[in-house]
Amino acid sequence: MARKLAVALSPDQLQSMLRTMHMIRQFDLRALDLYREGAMRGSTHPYIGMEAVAVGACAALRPADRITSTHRGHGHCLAKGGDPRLMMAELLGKATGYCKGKGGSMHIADVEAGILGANGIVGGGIGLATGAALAAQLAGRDDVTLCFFGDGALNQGILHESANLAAIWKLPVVYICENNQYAMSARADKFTSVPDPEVRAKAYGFPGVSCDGMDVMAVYRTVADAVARARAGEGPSLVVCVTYRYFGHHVGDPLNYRDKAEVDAWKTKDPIDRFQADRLAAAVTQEIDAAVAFAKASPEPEVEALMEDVYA
Ligand SMILES: Cc1ncc(C[n+]2csc(CCOP(=O)(O)OP(=O)(O)O)c2C)c(N)n1
Ligand SMILES: [Mg+2]
Repeated sequence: MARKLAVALSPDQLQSMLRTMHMIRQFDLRALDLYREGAMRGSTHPYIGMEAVAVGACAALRPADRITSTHRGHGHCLAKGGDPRLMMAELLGKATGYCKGKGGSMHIADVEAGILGANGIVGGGIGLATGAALAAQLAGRDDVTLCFFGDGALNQGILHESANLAAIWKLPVVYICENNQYAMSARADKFTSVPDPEVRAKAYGFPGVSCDGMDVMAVYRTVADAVARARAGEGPSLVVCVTYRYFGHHVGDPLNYRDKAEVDAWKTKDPIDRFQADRLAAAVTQEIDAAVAFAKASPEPEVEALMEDVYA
């Protein structure tokens, strides 16, 4: 069946994606500050470093589409259009927060915006996303559900059960694994027997693909393809985004399981710096292209003008 693959995004959409990546980074940096100054109770799991995943993936969605999220959920929520004021108020336990201050960081949802909830249970969103996709299918709607989860959830039973059902019923769901290299202090490559998404998804009976999760456009293109497939009634996909969290698992993480060289190496691929540089390079290329077109289309000087402006 013919499918609409990733469409070119407009300059305004690209600008908005860059803005949202900045918004996520600043939101979580500020959340860390607030925690350290004692203004926030409970914990918070920074999404810093992983911004390209949420933003690239959500750029492939329509407003009526849904997402499910994780304990590291601020990025997903902001990328799907969550209100930063209601989120921040929730983090600070205020009555104006998304859950009237009773939930905190890991219980933020905005059903109207298609955000079906952060989740403190590793893999907890997988069953919800699969159920939301089934509901859409039964209701005859063509919306798609994106299911974000971490590498730590790759081996949760609920993924295998849900993926099997989604494949059999061709549910409109995209399973997006954020492989940020660690589940708490455990390295993903130490606890996953089949990390290759293609091989894994083959066993479920649908496509699996890996992409550079530090590159917002790569995430966008990969997820847009999977979303188009789901919307066309062709069923689920697995997308693994290879990424990294700059900070610890949560604010209190002593971070004694990885070294600075590793962190620095990942920071050279920073998703915001890279996208900013790409956008700048693209804008300059456009300007130079226009200069070349102008020069090529311009007339040669007239022979009569040969002696004008010449003084020697
Ligand atoms: C079912 C379940 N088991 C264990 C935990 C404790 N726990 C919280 S986060 C986490 C690691 C999750 O790692 P990953 O899925 O890779 O997400 P990341 O933190 O890297 O974003 C664990 C084991 C939990 N919350 N739920
Ligand atoms: Mg992880």
